[in-house]
Amino acid sequence: IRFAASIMCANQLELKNELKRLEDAHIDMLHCDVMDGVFVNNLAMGPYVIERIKEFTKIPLDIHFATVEPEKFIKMFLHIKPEFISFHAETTKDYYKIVRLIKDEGIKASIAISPDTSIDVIKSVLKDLDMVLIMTVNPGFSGQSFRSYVIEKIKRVKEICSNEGINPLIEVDGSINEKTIPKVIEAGANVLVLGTSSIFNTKTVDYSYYIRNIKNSL
Ligand code: S6P
Ligand code: MG
Repeated sequence: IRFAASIMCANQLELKNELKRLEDAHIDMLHCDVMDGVFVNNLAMGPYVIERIKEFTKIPLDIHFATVEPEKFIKMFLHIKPEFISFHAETTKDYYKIVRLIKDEGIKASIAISPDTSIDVIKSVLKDLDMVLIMTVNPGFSGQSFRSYVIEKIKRVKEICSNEGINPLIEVDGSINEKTIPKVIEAGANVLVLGTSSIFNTKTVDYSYYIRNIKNSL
């Protein structure tokens, strides 16, 4: 199981310090949301800040594009060389073209699926993906509540993958915390995005302690 911290949920005035604390906690990835104000009603993380983050830390980056025109937006970030790039299934019909664009740069490709989108839309491209991002809340905002019906979708991805003999990572994003982690893992998720309902909860003081506790409980 890999843990990713959602950086838009960290203290934005203390980013450097936050990154150090996440390094000390041995977090596996930094999940960076890019939002365009069109696909979702919010704006988040541009290339300047993600470039600085990449310079500052060796923790691999996982960029989640919640934008229309994925090709246009992804091109603004390719030079940063994150480990993963996810774009939304709802924003293009040209899955293969976008996956190629990402993979040609040596970056791992992933497609994100909103809660109300069927996994079957990406069935044919699944074998070309390194990861699938199953949204457990609607993209756009942190602090929403978990959509329990998405559990069935995680199981469905697992089922399609085992039928096809493939094994992409399965990432879940949105309200992932002590309560929901057992359910998503049981369904088949193996990359967990932690935000305001877990590691960046105002009650969490020690990130290392927090991560150690979750890992021990698995
Ligand atoms: C949501 C975004 C996520 C959030 C994450 C926050 O649009 O894609 O990555 O940052 O969901 O976590 P939480 O625990 O506040 O839902
Ligand atoms: Mg996200």
